[in-house]
Amino acid sequence: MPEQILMTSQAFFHSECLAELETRYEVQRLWEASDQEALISEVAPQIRVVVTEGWAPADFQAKFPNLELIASHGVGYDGVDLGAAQARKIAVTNTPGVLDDAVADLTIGLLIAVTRGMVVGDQYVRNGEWLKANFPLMSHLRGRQAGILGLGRIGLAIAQRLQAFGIEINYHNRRERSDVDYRYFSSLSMMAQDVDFLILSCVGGEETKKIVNRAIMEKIGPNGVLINISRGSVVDEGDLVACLEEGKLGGAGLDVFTTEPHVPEALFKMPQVVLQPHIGSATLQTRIAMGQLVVDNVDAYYAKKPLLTPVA
Ligand code: 8YV
Repeated sequence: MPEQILMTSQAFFHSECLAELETRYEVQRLWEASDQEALISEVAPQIRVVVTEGWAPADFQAKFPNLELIASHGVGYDGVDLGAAQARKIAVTNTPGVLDDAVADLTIGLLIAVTRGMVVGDQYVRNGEWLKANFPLMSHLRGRQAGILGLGRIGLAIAQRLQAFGIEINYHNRRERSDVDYRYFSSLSMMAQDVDFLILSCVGGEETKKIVNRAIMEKIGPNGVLINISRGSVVDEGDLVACLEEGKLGGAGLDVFTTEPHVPEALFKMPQVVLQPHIGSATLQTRIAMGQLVVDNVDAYYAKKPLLTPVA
């Protein structure tokens, strides 16, 4: 009898990876169950591994008395209650490393799209406005200052790309890194004061909740741009809308939102804002690599080998 795994959802997990998982394990597909609680009650005692997409709150974990591994798809694990997992010695894995390039590429795309007005420019051509007048001048990247909030793997991939554009790199982290010579700020607020572009690539969760608020956005200022590819929770979305409306913040490129897929409608009409439907890691190659890492972690667990990417 194959081992039973419970999988919570398949919004992002590539079907090839699910197929591979199903060659070795019996996957209980929670998202397809007409009565999810009934399925959980039926299989819970047999479940030692849960595969999720960044989601496993404490009350969910508590339903599985023999749970030993939460293999999460995605680098962010703010939706997994780590404290609850630790208390029961349940291991948690995520999928770091394999999505850095895709997310960093999108970050640069957002920055250029906002600073050069590319989405508006596209409409300008399609609507025939170019026949009447040239597009207004937009702003330059070279020589400008970027502040990266969270210089982890993704932040570093973003920094490398920004350097190619001649942008100066500043960063704010919990700790200063010894392996880079970018300018370090121990205070987010002081960094915001000094930069043209504030780029959010930090973790989500309680410790960063709404830390980018009106005070920070006003420091980035009317000519500044906020780019968020981390989690919507990091930004006070009400303050963001207000600052953009009032012209206190120049523009924004956003891939993540507080209550996805719901996005504040006030943003829809703003030409200085570029919106994306949380697609940072959404390339075929990246999603297959992420899914494969989940599969490899599950295999390692059953083979009693060290997990590949345990969350510290
Ligand atoms: C995915 C992400 O959209 O990795 C993350 O933390 O936000 C994205 O790559 C999703 O979480 C994949 O499960």
